[in-house]
Amino acid sequence: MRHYVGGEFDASGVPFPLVDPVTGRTAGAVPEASRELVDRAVTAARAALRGPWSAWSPGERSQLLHRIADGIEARFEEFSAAECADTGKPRELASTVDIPRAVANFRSYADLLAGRAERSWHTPTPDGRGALNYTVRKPLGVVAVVSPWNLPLLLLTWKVAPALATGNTVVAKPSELTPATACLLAEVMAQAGVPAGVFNLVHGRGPDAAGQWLTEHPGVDAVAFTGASRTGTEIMRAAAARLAPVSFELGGKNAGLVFADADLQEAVAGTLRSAFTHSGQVCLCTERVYVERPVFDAFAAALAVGAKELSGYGPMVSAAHRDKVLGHLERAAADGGEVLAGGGVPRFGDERDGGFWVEPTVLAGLPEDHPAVRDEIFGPVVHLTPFDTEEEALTVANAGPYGLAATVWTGDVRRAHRVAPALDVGIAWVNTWNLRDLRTPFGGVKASGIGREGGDHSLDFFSEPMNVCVKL
Ligand code: NAD
Ligand code: 6OD
Repeated sequence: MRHYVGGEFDASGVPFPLVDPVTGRTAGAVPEASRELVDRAVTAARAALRGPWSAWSPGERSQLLHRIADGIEARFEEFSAAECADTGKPRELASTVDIPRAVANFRSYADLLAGRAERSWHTPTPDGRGALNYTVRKPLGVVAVVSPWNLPLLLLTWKVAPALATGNTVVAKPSELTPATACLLAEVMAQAGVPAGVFNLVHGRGPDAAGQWLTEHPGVDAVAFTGASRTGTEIMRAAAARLAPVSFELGGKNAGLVFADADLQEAVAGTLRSAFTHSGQVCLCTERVYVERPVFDAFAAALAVGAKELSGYGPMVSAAHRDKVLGHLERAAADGGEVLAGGGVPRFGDERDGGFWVEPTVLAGLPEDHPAVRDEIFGPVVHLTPFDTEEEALTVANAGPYGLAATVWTGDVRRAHRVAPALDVGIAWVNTWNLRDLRTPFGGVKASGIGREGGDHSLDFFSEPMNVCVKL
């Protein structure tokens, strides 16, 4: 595990332990970046902005992104193994979602970049000669990318790829819990021919450490961040001091709405996926489901059976996160919540009993203002509530501070088109979940984020439009 600064790998810094979430055992160590190293990374990124990189054409940058994608594919198994070791996620998830999506992130921005065009206008002038206006897009400069632990490579590359596509230089800080795939990415970058200083990597924690030092650094021109909403507040405060733009993907408490006219089997299967993928540790996961009363009992019973039958799921990422999730479960039970499935810690009778496991859990019967229904848990826990009218369902779904994603299950096409756009979220799915076209806008409203990523939205964020007006 090394930092990567100015084209050099660097192992300096006091190491802190990495823990295997599956067993709870120490599995390695990663060096903590000093403030001086963070400073060097920003300086290297700034210097690279003025170097040959500034002359690379969009076509050359597009080809570079494809070479990075090739480099990840060439080491696919290594990337998958590293992601699983850090997060504890099942191999199947890493090899079908995390790593292929990281590759796709580079390829999709490479392709979009190659086909991008700006508009121009002819403007009449009193002398009849007119003027030509055209837009050029410039990089923002040095971009800090701060990413979380749940989909470490996927969410890192989701920002790094468009930042490089648009000619920026990057200093990335992955989560301190999951640094391994970022290290491999730095090796791939070096081999792919990314010029020294264009991509830099520093490891460390957030507050009073690399995360904070990077995001408050006066040499950083913009911050792209995915993580908790409260961290977003801290980063925005730091960026505000120098009016640096921010792009934020933050927390959520995503609702599912199940109408009585839905295909119930499909709704149950979809909700099992949306609530329990990666043990609920995906920002898009559903944590509260509102079910139309006539089908509530049947839906709840089928979901509980499905949750009890789930196998092959992974643990929580850390002991602290496991304790937070279990704290919610204890409080829910103490406050009279019904536990329809799970609710505790699975026992394996082997080394996994030292890990950070929580059973897939289905709760019901708690009021809307209960912490388990109101607060983001980010674990394998879903709460069910019945509703009577479409209006009531929309009101409860739209309540609360977050607005990332929602899912509507219905067989009525008119209802689908009425309800989905009325949800206060950035992403609404109808009769599916997490079906992602990388060109579509991705992000949340309210406390779930600022700005949109995905396709042109990311390319727009990471570049500054400039108008050139030529008198003809
Ligand atoms: P986190 O905010 O604790 O950490 C995310 C990153 O920020 C880490 O790299 C961390 O070291 C860094 N960080 C922490 N404090 C910092 C500070 N003061 N200054 C600068 N950097 C700091 O989040 P997490 O626990 O890693 O991830 C879980 C959270 O992320 C959940 O709330 C989840 O909803 C959210 N998330 C959102 C999305 C999305 O796309 N909306 C995606 C994934 C995760
Ligand atoms: O699939 C994606 O593109 C994406 N950004 C997923 C984010 C998941 C958050 O945990």
